[in-house]
Amino acid sequence: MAKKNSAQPTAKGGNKARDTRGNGDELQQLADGGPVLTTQQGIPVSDNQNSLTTGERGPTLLEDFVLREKITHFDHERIPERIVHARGTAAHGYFECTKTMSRYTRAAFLQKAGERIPVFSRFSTVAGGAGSVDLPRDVRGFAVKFYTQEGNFDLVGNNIPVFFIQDAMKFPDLIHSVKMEPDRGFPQNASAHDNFWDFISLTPESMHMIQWAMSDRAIPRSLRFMEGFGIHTFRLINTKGDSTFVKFHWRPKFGLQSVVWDEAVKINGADQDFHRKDFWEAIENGDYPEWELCFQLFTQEQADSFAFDVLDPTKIIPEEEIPLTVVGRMVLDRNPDNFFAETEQVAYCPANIVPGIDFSNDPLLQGRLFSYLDTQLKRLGGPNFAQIPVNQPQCPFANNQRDGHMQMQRHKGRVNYEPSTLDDGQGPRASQAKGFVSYAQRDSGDKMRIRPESFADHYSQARQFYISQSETEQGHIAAAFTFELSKVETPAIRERIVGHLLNVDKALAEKVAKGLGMTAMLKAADAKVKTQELKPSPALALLKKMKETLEGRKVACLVGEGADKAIVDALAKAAKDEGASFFVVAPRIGGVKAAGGETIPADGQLAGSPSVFFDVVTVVLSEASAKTLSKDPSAKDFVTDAFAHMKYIGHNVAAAALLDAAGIAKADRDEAVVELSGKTAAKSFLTSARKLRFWPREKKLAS
Ligand code: HDE
Repeated sequence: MAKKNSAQPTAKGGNKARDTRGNGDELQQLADGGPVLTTQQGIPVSDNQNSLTTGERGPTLLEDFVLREKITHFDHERIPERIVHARGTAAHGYFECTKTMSRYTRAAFLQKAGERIPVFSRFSTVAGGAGSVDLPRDVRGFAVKFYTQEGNFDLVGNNIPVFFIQDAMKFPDLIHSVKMEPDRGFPQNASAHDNFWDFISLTPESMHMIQWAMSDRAIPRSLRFMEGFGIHTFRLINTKGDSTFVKFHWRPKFGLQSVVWDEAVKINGADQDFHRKDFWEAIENGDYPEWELCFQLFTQEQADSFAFDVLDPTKIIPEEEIPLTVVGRMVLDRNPDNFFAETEQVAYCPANIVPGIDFSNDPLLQGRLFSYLDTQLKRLGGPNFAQIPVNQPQCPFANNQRDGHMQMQRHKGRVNYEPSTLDDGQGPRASQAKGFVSYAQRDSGDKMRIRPESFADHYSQARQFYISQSETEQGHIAAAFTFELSKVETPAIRERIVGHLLNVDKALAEKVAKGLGMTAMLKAADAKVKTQELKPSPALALLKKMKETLEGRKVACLVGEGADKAIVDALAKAAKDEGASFFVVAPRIGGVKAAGGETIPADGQLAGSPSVFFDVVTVVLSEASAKTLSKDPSAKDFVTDAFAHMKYIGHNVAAAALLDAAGIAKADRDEAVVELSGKTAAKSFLTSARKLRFWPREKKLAS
């Protein structure tokens, strides 16, 4: 036996790996046949379990290059996260031009209907860190990298068509105010705190955006069910050099849908990756997220006739005034191979633009043109981040930029400059004919720091947004203001916000003031420009625009022991016919035995699969299992939540006992709570459930 402190004798030429943990053989079997593990230098590794030590129980040797390399790499595995939009989800896919736009733009990817190019899209929340929850009340980023034939075009937008501020100078203040307060480190990923509302209350230009942010748009059901917007006015330039203004819109194929606030709160607790998982699974299941790309095109003359400035990013052009032209579709059909390599390292930049598209003087956009490259130099560590595969153009590219951190290319030859006679004409040269040419806009004037008079109306479109909403959505906006402001400790801030709301809509201001328990009504905030009465735009209301469909939605079926399998099968078939997915929830993950003795396999266990995960809820129980589940808090919550969230609920006769136990009294059951009896019950129930929620219930529950 070797002495404890002596070195192990070596068997001819080296240390033999020994595993004393008991499962060495199992590990060896796993290793056999696969590729050999190597260091980054390609050196084969003999033991990936143990450090190199002097003797069996001795100190680890500094010489252990395998361990040092592994640990060093691990130490450096994180890069600085994005200061905004840190938490994101992304996928690959394609953009297909469906209508030639050559009349307006020379952009190569918009010339031929039917032509496809690759894209990579990333969706994000703004305020939280990379590990935060998916469903805070927040704006969502909607960024698309088009790998066009003439270089990368990045459309770096949001799911809301306006922004909080008019000038880039205010962006660091806005973001500082919304992020966690710097002394206490909370709240994370939530706008409901003093700093944010203090800033907003002192920034009247945010009034339009804040209406959107308090609406259901800020709590989308799925990243697949939200719109996207480029926000700023851009230009399209055709081969003749003519310019047309454009605003970019993305419209989701499956329509719009949001959650209700209580649902958001519960989803965040039950599954903080709710959106990320939904997106990943939809693509894995072949249920590809899809959007139409639309252009809102307008001329300089039209721009001059609008009541607001098209350079002001706190304004929209209602779709009813300038309709949308559908120019293509984006289909996301491939999940990334590696989250870090692609989703984390992708670098979007509004300055990435292709010939045929150009910027406008929107002062928010102008600031962004600087910010993103600067951010990426820091975040990705140097000037060669465009060589990371997800950022690389998928067309030929060449220039004389050289060296720098992480240079991946082995440039050949002696010439790294232009002009040169030594490159035999092989070096890259600028091309007047093919190159990007800026629109020859005439700009002149004195140097100044000033907010144009034409940006001064902060309330008219805020009001237009509010009055365009359905009554249900107006109620949600008032509730969101009340909730957020109730978390604000400083009364003066709450009062200033209500003062602004008086300029937007008196009834809204009164509702919020009442919700906050204010005893006296306040004075309206001073406004530079009086609120104009603009025509309502139904297109601004999510509920007026949503599609009645179950496509891409999730139908849950809670089953118990002894359930009638025929009803479950009929529901599964009907869900499939509707284009929805079907998810069986059971008290145990092993499933249940149906009345006939067959097993009904489960997709999820009851306590881990609350009804907030699903769009439509069904319950199929035997009399005995209804009795048992009537005592189970998870089962009761399953139906109580579905009811409180205005969902369609289908149940077999026996399952009515669970509804009774959960406090959903027979008299309160409305037309969206349906007893499933008869052969066609499943089908007709799911046809009616296309509406997704039964909103009249909300009013009844509140009364
Ligand atoms: Fe951004 N923004 N932003 N932003 N933004 C970033 O760039 C910035 C703005 C948007 O999935 C950062 O690479 C300034 C409007 C999206 O990777 C940073 C201003 C809109 C994403 C930055 C704005 C956006 C970002 C952080 C005011 C909608 C995530 C990391 C002038 C049109 C893209 C990064 C992704 C990310 C700066 C305002 C959208 C710091 C200075 C308006 C979707 O550069």
